[in-house]
Amino acid sequence: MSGSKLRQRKKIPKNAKDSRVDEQETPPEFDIDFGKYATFLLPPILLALAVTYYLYPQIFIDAFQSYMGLSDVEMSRVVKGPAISVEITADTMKRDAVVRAFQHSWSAYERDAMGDDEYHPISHKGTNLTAAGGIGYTVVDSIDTMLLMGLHQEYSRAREWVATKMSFDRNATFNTFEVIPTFFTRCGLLSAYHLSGNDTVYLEKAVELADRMIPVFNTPSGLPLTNINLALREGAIDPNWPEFVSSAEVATLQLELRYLSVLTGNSIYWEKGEAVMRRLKSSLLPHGLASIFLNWQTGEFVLSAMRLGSRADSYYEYLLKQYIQTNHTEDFYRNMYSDAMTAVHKHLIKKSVNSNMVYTSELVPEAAPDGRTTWRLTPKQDHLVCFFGGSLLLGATTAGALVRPVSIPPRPEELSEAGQRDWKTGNDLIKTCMDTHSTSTGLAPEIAHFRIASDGMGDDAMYPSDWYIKGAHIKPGELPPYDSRYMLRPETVESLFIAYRLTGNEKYRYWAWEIFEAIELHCRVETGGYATIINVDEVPSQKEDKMETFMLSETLKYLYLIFTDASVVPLDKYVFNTEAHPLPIFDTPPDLLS
Ligand code: DMJ
Repeated sequence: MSGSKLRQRKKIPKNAKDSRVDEQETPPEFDIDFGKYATFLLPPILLALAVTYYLYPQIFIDAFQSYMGLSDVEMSRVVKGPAISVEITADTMKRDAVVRAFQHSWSAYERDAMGDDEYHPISHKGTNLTAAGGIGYTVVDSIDTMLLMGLHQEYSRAREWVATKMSFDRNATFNTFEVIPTFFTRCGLLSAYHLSGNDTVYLEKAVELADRMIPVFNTPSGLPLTNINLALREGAIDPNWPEFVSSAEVATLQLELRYLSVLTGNSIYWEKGEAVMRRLKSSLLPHGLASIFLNWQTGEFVLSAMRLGSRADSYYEYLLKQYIQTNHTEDFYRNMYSDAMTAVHKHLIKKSVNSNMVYTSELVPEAAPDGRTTWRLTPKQDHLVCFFGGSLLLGATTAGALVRPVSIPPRPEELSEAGQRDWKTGNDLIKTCMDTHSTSTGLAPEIAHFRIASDGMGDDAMYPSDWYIKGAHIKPGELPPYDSRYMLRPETVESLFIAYRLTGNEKYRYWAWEIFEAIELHCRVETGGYATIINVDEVPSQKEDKMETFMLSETLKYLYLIFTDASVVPLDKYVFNTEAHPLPIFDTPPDLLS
């Protein structure tokens, strides 16, 4: 069954709207002489109102707003004063369903492949990143999710494996980004250390790994090389791109290196990460965007695509998160982030021709016949970019905030002009990402293309009016294009989590649950685990034998956190690294401030 003509979002049922409103009941009628009883009744009524206002201020604001007939913008001029927040309570039924999904995956991995880097749920096998043996990728990636979910038995077995079996003494080449963001980031040793109440086993492993990796930074520019041999402690180039390193790879190590310095008191990690950011700042191109490649010898950006998807995504993400990590103290990062967001709005944010759906496009360099370089705007958005909606909301309420903390949801008056712009674009992008879930399976493809006037498709009925999957119209028996797959990616639910925590709007939980149900229906492997599906527009879905580790560390973690109460990993106390491992926000020790 093809879903290309079915791209219409389901309506959100009325009862999924804000539960705070649904919970209000019609007041019972009393046949009482109030004048007579006023002296007794008034104090408890006033007290009850005061307590309700304290706990649920939004009820009063909503009632006032609707009585006065005010729009949100008008309301922002009326409501002054301290930040107002809504209460976010757990949806235990949905939260526990996500925990069961995690157990379904973990138990299969533990049964078939414990200790191996990656898991293949259909063949019930594990594989490793290199022939020299595994480094426990999936195990360490899953630990903080277990801690958050309270899975004590699974956790103690995983911890035991780390303490007794994990080894980095592998004479093989690993990707730097896969390892630092994997073991600090993806594998989350540092989050495991923090969430376990400072179990030193994790910190010792993190220090050992960092020390094995430090040689990657020994380049003329200070930018880290793409690969590392962990046993020999030697950096190595990427044979496919011998002169280049990618922006996302070099700029997505800093949260982890900085936190490691804070934990150990050893400033070397901080300095190595910071030197990269200073180099990037001085190399930045005049328009403020980062191209996807840099030359690792000169440290200069090289002529290559500019986008928010692969090889660039977490460069933008970490500009903001470094600012948040040190409790909003480093203007260096705020300024870099603000400039980048202005450039992104100017060059990459676009609207689809028919429904004005907001999306991000890519700029690809091309050589014109006269030798000049021209830039082609490609209306292509990776699923990876769906992190960006939530990131913009987070940026609006931190880098773009005029007060701290802002209300939940923020009032326009609390945000700067750029903050208001980012808040709006963030919301629009999340809507677009949800729209890319309007497929036969309810899951979004790896890459969506948006219609533009010059695409030559006219109003060909084969193509939907706003977006489509390139090459998806295949003949029976042909394999669907790479773009059609859903590989259990987390980015949309990551944005939904942030949006829910920053607004309390129940529609985000509703959307997250829709995605969870679609994963259950189309990706679940009955014998254990979940698998990539190769075509989001095909039902029943065809699975590929791979469960990416980010299913355990990111997708299920964000889904879980959407249904917990807001005290679990609060956004004003933690910053999530690019692999969804929460790290605490801290005040920079003065000796580390540059
Ligand atoms: C994640 O592992 C990280 O978020 C990374 O930065 C990009 N995306 C993958 C998963 O999709």
